Amino acid sequence: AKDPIRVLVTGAAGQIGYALVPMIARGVMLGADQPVILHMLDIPPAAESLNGVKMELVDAAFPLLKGVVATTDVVEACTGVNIAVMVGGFPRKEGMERKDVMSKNVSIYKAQASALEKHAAANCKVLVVANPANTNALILKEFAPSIPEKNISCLTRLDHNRALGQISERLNVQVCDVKNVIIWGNHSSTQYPDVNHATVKAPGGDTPVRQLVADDDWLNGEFITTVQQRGAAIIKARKLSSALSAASAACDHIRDWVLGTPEGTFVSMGVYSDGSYNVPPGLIYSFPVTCRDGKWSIVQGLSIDEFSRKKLDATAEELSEEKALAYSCLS
Ligand code: NAX
Repeated sequence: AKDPIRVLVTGAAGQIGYALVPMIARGVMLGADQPVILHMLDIPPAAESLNGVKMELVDAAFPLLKGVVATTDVVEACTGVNIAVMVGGFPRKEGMERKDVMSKNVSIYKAQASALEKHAAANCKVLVVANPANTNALILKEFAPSIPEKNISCLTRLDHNRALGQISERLNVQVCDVKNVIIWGNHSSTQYPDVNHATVKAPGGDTPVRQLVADDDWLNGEFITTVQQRGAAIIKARKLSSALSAASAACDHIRDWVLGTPEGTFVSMGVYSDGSYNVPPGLIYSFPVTCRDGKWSIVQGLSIDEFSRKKLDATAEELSEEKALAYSCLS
């Protein structure tokens, strides 16, 4: 039998945490043959509720779950973890300035970066979910210099999956037959959902989404805004933000990273820019990637038309501004 993998979930008493921990304990993230030990972190006001989640995990009698650590101590939470899913953060409340929210999250991510750097297992893989996800991941990277930058990522897989879902609904095809959409940039409303390389599986071979949809106005307009605004649409409908889809996307992100992407398929991950596609280096930016042997690489050589170029640049611009704002909170 395999040795258990330790998976940290921060903000585990929150809504995404509540959807995510049972998925991990069932093998959705790391495979049906991979035992896990869950580490759950939250803050003291949520300690009782966190303990309730732990009780439910015990009650669910998950065969793969070999242990649960539920704590408000960041060092205990981070010790020995192989995978860290950072869902905890400070939400924007009504009337708060962007800078105030940024400042709270910068201090959280700075502190948690140090704890991970000192106490996590060597080669720990980190996924930041909490918003502003790209910039929180960047801060984490800056304050955990001994964690390889390739091990730090942020979640844009939910946006990616939303794009697959919209194409599947529009064409009335199975979502598993649609692939290679791309989310470029920030996990925010400036993200660019790009279908120029996306295809649908068909008996005669993969067919471009653009050809099948045959409506560039929709693809360049409503499709993009629907994906960009989907989070807000969920809040409007549910009076709560996306949780089950976010949890599921976090599992997809880690699973593909660890176990690899299928041949010929790419997915979107927020990763440290190396300058590919003329995206400024030094930002955590969502790119198309393939994964193999536990490592991601940015898909190279995709053609970028003029429409796309502007959108790639606009979302990079926003990330540069967020980065500057985050740094201004440090001083
Ligand atoms: P909740 O408010 O339900 O849960 C957040 C939890 O984090 C709470 O239990 C809170 O006590 C805890 N927390 C706060 N500060 C902490 C700290 N310093 N250490 C540990 N835990 C801490 O929010 P939820 O709906 O679960 O969303 C969590 C985060 O995901 C938010 O930042 C949200 O904006 C972000 N999202 C990101 C998405 C993405 O695709 N990247 C999509 C979904 C989601 O909106």
